[in-house]
Amino acid sequence: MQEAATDYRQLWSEIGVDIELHDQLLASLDRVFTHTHLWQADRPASMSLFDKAFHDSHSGRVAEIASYRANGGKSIGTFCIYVPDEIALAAGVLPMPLCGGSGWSVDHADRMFPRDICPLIRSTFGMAFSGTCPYKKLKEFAVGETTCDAKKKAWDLLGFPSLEVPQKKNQVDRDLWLSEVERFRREMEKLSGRAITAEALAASIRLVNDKRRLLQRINSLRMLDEPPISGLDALLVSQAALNMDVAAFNAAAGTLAAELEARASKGIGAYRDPGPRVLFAGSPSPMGFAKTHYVVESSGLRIVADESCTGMRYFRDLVDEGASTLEDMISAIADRYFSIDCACFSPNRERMENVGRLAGEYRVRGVVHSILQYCHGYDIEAKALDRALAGMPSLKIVADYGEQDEEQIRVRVEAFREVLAGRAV
Ligand code: BJ8
Repeated sequence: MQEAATDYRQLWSEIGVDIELHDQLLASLDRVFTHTHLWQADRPASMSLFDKAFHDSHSGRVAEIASYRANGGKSIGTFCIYVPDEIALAAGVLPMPLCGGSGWSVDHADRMFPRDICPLIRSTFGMAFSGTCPYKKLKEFAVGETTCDAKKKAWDLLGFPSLEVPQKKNQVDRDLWLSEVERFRREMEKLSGRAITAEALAASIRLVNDKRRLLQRINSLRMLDEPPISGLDALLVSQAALNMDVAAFNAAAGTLAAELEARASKGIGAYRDPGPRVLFAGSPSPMGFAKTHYVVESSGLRIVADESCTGMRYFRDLVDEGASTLEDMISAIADRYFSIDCACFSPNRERMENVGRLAGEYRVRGVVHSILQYCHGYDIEAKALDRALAGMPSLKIVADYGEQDEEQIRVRVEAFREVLAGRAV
């Protein structure tokens, strides 16, 4: 990131980035990435594509979007996997997920937000307020959504339009959600000045489904006795999936999937010391944040599945490709996004079922609840998940983006590893 800096300074100046503070942010991101990821031995060679995506997120990707816009393209910022990318893409609008994962920017949110809200929100807007978010001016507007209270109130305060995500899963809620997806379609058409055609929407459904299929292919290899990719690297791949151009991501993911399949066929695993297998559950880990994954895997546990929005929740379900009319495709998109099992839903029976199924398929011995500090939905729901997984040991780690508590977390993870080591699968 730091080496790339010299080439992108002019671009950053043009889009209003505070160069001096941005250098501090890049230095922090570099240091944290080296600390959390580069201790791993014998990583798959094609992980270099995703390391590059991490480093490009403040440089090459910014240049791509700037150039798209210079040629008349439009873009929007998003903060949640409920925003249907397929519709934006079919209108020629680039959706850019903006969730921040850097601890460096968290305190810069103080000028508008209280300290006791989750670090994801504080990191994201800390970057915006400090002039270090390179995407801030590269969008027509940002689209919020009514999920957790902290997000809803942030959108109000900042004046962002938002999609109404229902909080229950009855027919009336599905009808409301469909009307919101249709409204989003009209907004995207208005923004781009282009009507979405059935052909364009079918193509974007296939493209985004291809991304999900590749993520499924990569992650299914983690069911093996010797997973060929670590939980940390699988997280980085999911984070890159949110940031990269979709076609570029699909090409890189295809290369990685082929390499992992070759490694698996030769019995090459990602771990030197195969400790107990665990499932990660809970809040997302946006790009830049991998502390909990790092501490857990460097303490000898193997994360073989991750159900969060930077894991399976992002790619588990496909949009049905069988529809031929525009209206049916919109309805299929609404159905697919309505199946997302975020903890903002109440009750959230689908999540209990989905996690139970994952725990069986991936043959885990325990669950690590990874909760971002002040993320009440996932924090409280951890108890219901434990009940649904009757008898499966679990460890709840509530963490912010700071590094000061790594060793305290490690002590608890090592004790949990001892508990799991004594249990049969
Ligand atoms: S679908 S998890 S991406 S809302 S971590 S801001 S929930 S207090 S990010 Fe999320 Fe959409 Fe749900 Fe997924 Fe609030 Fe929790 Fe913070 Fe969160």
